[in-house]
Amino acid sequence: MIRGLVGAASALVLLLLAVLANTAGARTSSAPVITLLAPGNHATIQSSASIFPTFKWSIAWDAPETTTIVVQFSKDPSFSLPDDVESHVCPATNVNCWDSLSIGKVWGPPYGSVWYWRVSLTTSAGVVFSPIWTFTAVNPPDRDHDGVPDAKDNCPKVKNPDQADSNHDHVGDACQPDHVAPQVRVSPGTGRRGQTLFMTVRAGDDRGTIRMRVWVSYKGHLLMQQYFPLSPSHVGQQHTFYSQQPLPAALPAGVYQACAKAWDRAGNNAQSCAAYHIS
Ligand SMILES: [Ca+2]
Ligand SMILES: [Ca+2]
Ligand SMILES: [Ca+2]
Repeated sequence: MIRGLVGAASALVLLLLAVLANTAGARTSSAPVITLLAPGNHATIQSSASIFPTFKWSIAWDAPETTTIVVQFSKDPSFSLPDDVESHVCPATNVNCWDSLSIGKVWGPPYGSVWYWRVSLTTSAGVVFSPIWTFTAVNPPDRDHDGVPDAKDNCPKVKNPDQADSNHDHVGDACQPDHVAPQVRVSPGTGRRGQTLFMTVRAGDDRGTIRMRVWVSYKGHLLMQQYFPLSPSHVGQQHTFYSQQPLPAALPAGVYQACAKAWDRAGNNAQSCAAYHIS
């Protein structure tokens, strides 16, 4: 029984000592420790105009101060000529207010080159640095050489740097048949003999290009027509057409037909007509 009590007392003393040791540690603060997290040390990262790696770190600091965090990148392990330097100030209340960075930078060419990076922060006792990490930047595969890496290319075997995807299904227009007809709508109108004829058409295609035929007829007889070559036009875009000559004074007054037909690049087409009153 007594031995047991002694044992318990000893344990208590040890616990107290441990608590005292911890308290003593807090009074004399230790230097901050910067841990680099990503990309992993010696990692190979892919870099292109559309892939920007993210760099992450964390700071452990038991007596934090307001600090300026500096991230340096260099091709040289001595950082004699840093290639990129980014910095940010964090308050003592949150020295991890800035703990990641993605630079819109292509880490090459030359691809396959080794880079060095480190993080530092200012303290009242001087600048503290992280260890130096390295990574190797390589160009991601881009089979069609359109500048968009395969992994992001909505049409990896066809050159389509614009990545147009009219129907938003993540397959690029460049490798998807177009089965969608243009949209065309002619507005009703009025005109006077002896004056220029104006007509308004809303016409366009989901892929942004159409050619058009525009015409006016009276009781099946063609009065005038004009063809317009392929040109950019998005759905709903308004076009105004007018006659090159004033309407002949000898025309019969009445209800004419104003029509427009639109084709897209694939040949899909649509037509619209509206009444055109000529007085
Ligand atoms: Ca590509
Ligand atoms: Ca492509
Ligand atoms: Ca598509």
